[in-house]
Amino acid sequence: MTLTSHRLASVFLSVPLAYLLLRATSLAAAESLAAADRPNIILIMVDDMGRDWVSCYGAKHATPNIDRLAAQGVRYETAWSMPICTPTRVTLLTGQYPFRHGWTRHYDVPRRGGGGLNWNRFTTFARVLRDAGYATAIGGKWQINDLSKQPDALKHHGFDEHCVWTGAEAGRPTTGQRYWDGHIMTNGRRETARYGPDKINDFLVDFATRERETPFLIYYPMLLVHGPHSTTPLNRDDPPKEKSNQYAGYVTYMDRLVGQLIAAVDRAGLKDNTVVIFTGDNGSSAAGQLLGEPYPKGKGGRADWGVHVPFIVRAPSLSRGGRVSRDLIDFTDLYVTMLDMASMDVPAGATLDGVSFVPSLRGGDDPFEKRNWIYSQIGDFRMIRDWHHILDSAGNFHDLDKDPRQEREVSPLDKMAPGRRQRLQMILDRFPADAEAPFPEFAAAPKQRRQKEK
Ligand SMILES: [Ca+2]
Repeated sequence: MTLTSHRLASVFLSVPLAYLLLRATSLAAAESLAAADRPNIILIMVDDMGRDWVSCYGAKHATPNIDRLAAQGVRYETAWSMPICTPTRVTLLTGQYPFRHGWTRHYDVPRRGGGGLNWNRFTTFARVLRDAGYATAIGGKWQINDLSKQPDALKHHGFDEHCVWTGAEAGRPTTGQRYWDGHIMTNGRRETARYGPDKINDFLVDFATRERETPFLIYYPMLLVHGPHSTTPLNRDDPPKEKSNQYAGYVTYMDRLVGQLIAAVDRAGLKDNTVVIFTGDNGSSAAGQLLGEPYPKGKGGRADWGVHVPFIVRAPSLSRGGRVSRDLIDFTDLYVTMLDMASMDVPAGATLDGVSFVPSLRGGDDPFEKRNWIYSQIGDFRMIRDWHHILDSAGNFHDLDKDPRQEREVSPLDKMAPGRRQRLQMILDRFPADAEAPFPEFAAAPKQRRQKEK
């Protein structure tokens, strides 16, 4: 072979090599695009904690792990849940407002009976994602089916795996424990865990690590920081006596567990392709502080402070983070947003009330892609707000910038207010009447103004 022909040969050889290299590069790019199209999703929802216990929102109590998440993500100033557990959970699972799904009040199915959340009627976001190939797990509290009577309920609702406190089941006193000696069911097997929240967090760390090669969904409705309040593994040797200090101890421990889960995800190399959403299911059950002022106890409250919850999203594939957003979010938005994140269309025939906040995460400023009101409901009480004003079905109307405690009439000098009120009233008026109760026992349950929640 002459030098020339050798050169020629290497040119010919190098073509397919270059082609292969190019192809390998574009395949890798395509794979990473596909991965970005289907990020892992971790939805963390604390039980009974508003913004008044989260330091990055201006609370006195320190939550370093949540603050770190906010620094790496987008922290939303204005997100609304429902005032209490059950309506919030069914709303986020179904993507529908309470007037549409009918679970308008709190109701513990394991304790009080009834058919629970009907998988023939409702398709949860978890089921949609699982059917699209996501590995799915739930850790925490369910309470909207009786798992002793419907042991496969969580599978029907879309979860491959579970590690949950079953909720206090009628006639089975040991099931009432969720913390120390907690009654925890892991993939159908019941056991007494030394400390329930640790057991669940460890399970989720294991799940995320195991499923690192598959897109996964973790729905984490945490046990903490709900009552009964006592000690955690961090303060058991020096037990706090005051209820507010016990609650504060729970917040500290919750923050630590969140930090451990996120650290495990990051250690597994999943940070860039995992969306972490952190929020709460209703206002705090112990009054905290916000921006140096005492804040009203929120849980069950028929006011902004009952439903105005922390909402933080770390989504490196969508946002560089380190941002605070005034865009409005309510709990129906989670369903459509998670589908949007997974590059999926809304299933045909589904009625969903939410708006995806993916455009907001991307930092878009098109107002037509965003909400200009958010909504919440408990029983037959309905409320709606925009960035400044709140209006409820009892006719109360307040300026939340000037009057966050909702104590004063809006000033007649505020020329913008009447138009805003009229707009909010029109939206409230357009909503339909409440759907029928989901099952007869629910309908028969007493309609207490503030039901004691277990
Ligand atoms: Ca709650």
